[in-house]
Amino acid sequence: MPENKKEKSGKKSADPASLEVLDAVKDNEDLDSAWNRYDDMQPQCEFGQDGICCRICNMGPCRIIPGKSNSGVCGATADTIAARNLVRMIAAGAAAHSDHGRDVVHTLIEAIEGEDPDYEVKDYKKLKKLARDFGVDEGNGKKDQLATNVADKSLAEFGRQKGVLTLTERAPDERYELWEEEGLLPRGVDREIVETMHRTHMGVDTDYRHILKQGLRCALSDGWGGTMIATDVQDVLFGTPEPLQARVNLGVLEEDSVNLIVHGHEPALSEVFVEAARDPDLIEFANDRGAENINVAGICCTANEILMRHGIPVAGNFLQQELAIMTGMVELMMVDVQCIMPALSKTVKNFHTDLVTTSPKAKFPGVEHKEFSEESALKTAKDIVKKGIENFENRDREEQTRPEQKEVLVGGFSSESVFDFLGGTYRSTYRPLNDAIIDGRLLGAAGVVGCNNPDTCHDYNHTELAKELIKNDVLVVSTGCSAIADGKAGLMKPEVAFEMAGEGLEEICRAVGIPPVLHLGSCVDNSRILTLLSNMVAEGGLGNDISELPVAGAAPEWMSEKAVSIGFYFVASGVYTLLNKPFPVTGSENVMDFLTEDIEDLVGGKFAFEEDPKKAAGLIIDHIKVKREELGLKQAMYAKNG
Ligand code: CUV
Ligand code: SF4
Repeated sequence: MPENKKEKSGKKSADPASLEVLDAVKDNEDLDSAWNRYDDMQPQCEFGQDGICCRICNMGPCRIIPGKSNSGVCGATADTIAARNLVRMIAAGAAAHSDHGRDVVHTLIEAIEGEDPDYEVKDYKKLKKLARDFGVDEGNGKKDQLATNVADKSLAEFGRQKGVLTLTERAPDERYELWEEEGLLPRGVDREIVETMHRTHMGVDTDYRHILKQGLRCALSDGWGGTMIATDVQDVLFGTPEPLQARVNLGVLEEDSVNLIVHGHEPALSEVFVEAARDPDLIEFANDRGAENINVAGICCTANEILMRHGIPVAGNFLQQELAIMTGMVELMMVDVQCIMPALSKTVKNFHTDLVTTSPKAKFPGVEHKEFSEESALKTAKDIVKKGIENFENRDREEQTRPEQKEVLVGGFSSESVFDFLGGTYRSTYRPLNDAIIDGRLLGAAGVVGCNNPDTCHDYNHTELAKELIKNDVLVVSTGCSAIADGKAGLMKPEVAFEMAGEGLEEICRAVGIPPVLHLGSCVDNSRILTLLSNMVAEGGLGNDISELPVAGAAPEWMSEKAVSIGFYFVASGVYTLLNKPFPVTGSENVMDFLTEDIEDLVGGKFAFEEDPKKAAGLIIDHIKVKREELGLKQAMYAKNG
């Protein structure tokens, strides 16, 4: 494998397990990875990077070259083109999350109406809460009827034609009113995505501010719509996560067991896959084939989903999907949707690993497809497990790379369990959390989320940012690949607070036994952060709106369109949000100014871009301090470096 020529930080990854695998395969000419494909891609197209290339109609493609071609053939300016491209990213990201949400509702319907269903309602309390929020009559309290009504209401939100999305009412009143005044209240989920696509068709919306406002509304339909429905209905079906211990990193792969990896985003199949792997007949079948056990591990957000609810080990995050296969230890990788590198179909050709696609929405050329449907979920899962077991004998033990690293983490936090932990189980309340912020033991809180990207050292930004924040008494909540990075770095062990957290945060972690970085789940679980923020406002003492809270968001290694949508629904909800690299709009000064300045007057949140994680932490801390000052709170009690 050619050396990485553009290593900004000197290393491909901050994770020793990942480096070990990359090193082990470096002489294999047939193998490539995201890192060296990234190198091969250099220099990347600057028009694309700056967001001033337009391919929306067939008079183009057009690109803006100041002084030569100042606008597209149609006359579209850099501002229009950059804004259009960006909101199309939001639409795609919102579509991905929301389509996931819709599918979860279909799984709920199968659980209620299916004949001998493989699913059931596991969290009745959450179902009732959702019913209340949807204004569904709890009626005679029959579980199935209630679930049917909730499913109907949820499904209707996607194609909603009148009114606005119901769950936006979970936001603080001031926030809701602001959205209403500014015309930002999202109507149907599908409608906002469709309207975004319409407005960005050739010759429709030209005013970059107007285009970006639609982007905000579309993102809100994701965060307070599709994504929130996904999380809540998943909790109803599979149970609301509760804190539990698990292991993370490539070291979770086992020498003597059949290693099966689930990768992607949707828990519907992976939930039953976990069940299938515990089937005594299949375990016996594995034993007969010489394996001690069946070991299921996850990658990306599928991993986070089954980690949160079952303590299933996590093999790694986004940039480790190829590496897991390169260990030579994986019998089978099952994938569903989102963030699955097309490269996998080539990677597996060099190893014994079977790759199986399962979603009706995603096939890979030359890769076996075992289609998942709710009606036959367990049967499909068992077939796939069996296939993996049959492949165990083909593992080449001479060619294996076995990284040792498997860190312990405590995960499984939710907006409810943060309640229980900080409030004491005798009385669920956010009071202690708010009080800790008010009296300065906590400076504030930050949500650090999102992907990996080979354009920066893998995991480095996530972990450095988190470390710097906790050192300064900022409680960190994390989701997605960022959470996996922090878990691998040992930041999700309660005892790490004693070494790394500031005194105030340490005191809290010690008192309630939580780590200083809380794993809140998958990317759709970013809705848990929105709920948490709303609960903090509702508890009182920290202002009347999310934008007044001493909090911030960050996605310091972002790559996906979903991350763009997430960033926008955080900002649209009033949160200061920090990214490492700017959105691809740098070719328009106006759009950049709008996102980093003017947007704050509109929604109370704004974007900041900073590649250095230490400086990024500084910006977040400064922001939190300003918010504290505005609230008239005294500055932090202890923070080691002020
Ligand atoms: Ni959405 S966080 S790479 S898998 S979106 Fe995928 Fe979760 Fe980023 Fe990671
Ligand atoms: Fe060019 Fe305008 Fe067509 Fe875009 S929409 S490709 S800028 S002519």
